[in-house]
Amino acid sequence: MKLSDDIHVLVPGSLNEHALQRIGDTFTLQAIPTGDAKLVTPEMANVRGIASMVPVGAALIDALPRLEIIANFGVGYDGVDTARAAAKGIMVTNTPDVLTEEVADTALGLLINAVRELPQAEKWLRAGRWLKEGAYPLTGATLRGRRAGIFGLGRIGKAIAQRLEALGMTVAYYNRNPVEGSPYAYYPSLVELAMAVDTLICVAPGGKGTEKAVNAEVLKALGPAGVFVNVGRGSSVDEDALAAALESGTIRAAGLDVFADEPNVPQRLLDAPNTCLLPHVGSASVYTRDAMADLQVDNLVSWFAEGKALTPVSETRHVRPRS
Ligand code: NAP
Ligand code: 8YV
Repeated sequence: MKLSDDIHVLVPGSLNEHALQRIGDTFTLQAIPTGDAKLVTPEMANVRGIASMVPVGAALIDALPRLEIIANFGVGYDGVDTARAAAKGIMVTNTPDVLTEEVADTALGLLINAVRELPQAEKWLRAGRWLKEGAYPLTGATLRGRRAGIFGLGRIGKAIAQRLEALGMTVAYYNRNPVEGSPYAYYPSLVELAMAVDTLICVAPGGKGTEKAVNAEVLKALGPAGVFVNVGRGSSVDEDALAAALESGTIRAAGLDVFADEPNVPQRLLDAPNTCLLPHVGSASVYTRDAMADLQVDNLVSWFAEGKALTPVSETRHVRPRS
């Protein structure tokens, strides 16, 4: 349904096809190849909304004088300068809940792959080694008796915890604040959590508050049986320290879906034999990405038709439409 040709929505960089289709059907879509503010032309002075999957920085926000709303494709919005948006009375929305189960499934897959070496075993079969050399070596690690610690027991963290319980693992967690009514043990710091468990799963948001939080001290505390899984953000990990911990046996294995400088993956992590590495596919099914696209566009529709955002981020929850 066309809401209005007069409402211009800018899409910087690439975006999900379903989202693009709906934005084009509903608004006047303008596009630029990246989020670089220098690409904004005078014809874009009318832009009232951004729909983005790429970072939206202060310069892009400042380049659009009529901007009212930034609809982020993804629940994590560490790429959006929310402080600048909030200061200018611009709404920011994200896509919570609709991806929770998919990302939790991915975390579980990474954990099983890292512990039971399934990708390496498949490689062994495909290389003809089963025929020539016999069975793949027994894995030194097992899920039996593992104790999991979740860094970021929010929506996705809780969905991961349910899956871990079903596997018979114990669950503990670290957040800035204990979760009321949670059945899981709370630790007031990441190091204390890492000392208490042998399996650390990061699903915390990126940004300044979590920058390189998983560092050499945390990895040492996790110990030689330790397995680290990351489906949160790569920025939350000191990747040099992680590579060193894997190389030296300070921890046993890692399963990573996210990296600090995507799509660049540090060579040392690529070279480590005890890692399962995925190209940020946590939410990447057609089913879930379509649901994310719908929520992103529904936020724009609701904002322009009814003056309210469906899923505002906490930093801009107070923002009201301009009259
Ligand atoms: P959420 O419900 O907001 O949960 C985030 C949790 O992290 C909360 O429990 C929060 O508790 C904790 N947290 C936030 N800042 C923290 C800090 N500085 N130190 C310690 N704990 C902190 O978010 P969600 O929906 O579960 O999503 C979590 C993150 O997963 C996203 O932000 C995104 O980065 C990532 N993600 C990745 C993929 C992927 O494809 N790999 C897909 C979706 C999401 P407190 O506020 O009490 O600290
Ligand atoms: C997406 C994500 O892959 O929601 C998030 O925070 O990291 C993923 O679901 C990403 O947002 C799309 O770039």
